[in-house]
Amino acid sequence: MAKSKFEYVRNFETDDTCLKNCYIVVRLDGRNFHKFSEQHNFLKPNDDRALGLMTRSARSVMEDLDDIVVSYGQSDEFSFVFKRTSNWFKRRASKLMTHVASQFSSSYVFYWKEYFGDQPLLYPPGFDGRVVLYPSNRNLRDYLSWRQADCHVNNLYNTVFWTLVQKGRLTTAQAEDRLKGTLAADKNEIMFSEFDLNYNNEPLAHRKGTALIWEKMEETVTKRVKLPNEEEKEVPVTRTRRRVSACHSDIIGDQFWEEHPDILEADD
Ligand code: DGT
Ligand code: MG
Ligand code: MG
Ligand code: MG
Ligand code: MG
Repeated sequence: MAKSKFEYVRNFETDDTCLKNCYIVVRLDGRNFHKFSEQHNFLKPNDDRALGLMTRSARSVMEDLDDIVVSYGQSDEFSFVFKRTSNWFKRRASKLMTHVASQFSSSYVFYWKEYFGDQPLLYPPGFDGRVVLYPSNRNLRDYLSWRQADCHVNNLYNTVFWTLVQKGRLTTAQAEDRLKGTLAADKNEIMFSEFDLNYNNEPLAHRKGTALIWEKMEETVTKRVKLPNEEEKEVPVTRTRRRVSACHSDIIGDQFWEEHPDILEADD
């Protein structure tokens, strides 16, 4: 078919192909969730409904899009790691990022009621997205470690802060003052000596965030088969299926990566 004279405008599209061999990370973050969490009465410092909905939405992203090998989330953010050899959408950054963001956002709304029940969704939430490329396994692991360390630092602060407010009856201004200049050990000590609370016993999901990985599982089903000149019979058929599984492991140390050697591909 002859090209129309308008066809040339296609050349105004810029090339945003992600560099080969790199892990493609898409990180989403809730837009103005400070306000969103207040307006929807999220429990402080952690609301398991909200965290559950984030994880459910991330699961939908992994199941419905191709080539995501691991994802990690905490607070109002989730990072999705595409395998380094992925050729999905010819590695076009804008395609990958917008598919992740829109699949996540629509899932967040779609599954809202499953997690929040009678609490109505008051307005449509949004998520920003960015793409970052990591050329080595070390860089990728350090990226994920950075996000998990962020989870830890924020959660430690938020836990002691809200303990001082909710149990210690301090105002938020007083709690802020009390924590100014304190180190991690000081925060642990305040919780332990004043509130009999051992931070290490706080839920793993809050301290470590949530990693989603693919888990392989064998499934045996019986199938009815009919061969020519034979009677129909039932035979067991075993196949390997994979499903997304959530964990709250430490992903900074080596153990997680040794236990899941399939996530990363060898550096060349
Ligand atoms: P942004 O990302 O620049 O549009 O602005 P925000 O307000 O989303 O800021 P961000 O992403 O740095 O901080 C996340 C906010 O979400 C923070 O105000 C706390 C809130 N949030 C996340 N998870 C929970 C939760 O489980 N409970 C409560 N109460 N708040 C949460
Ligand atoms: Mg922000
Ligand atoms: Mg945010
Ligand atoms: Mg955030
Ligand atoms: Mg189309």
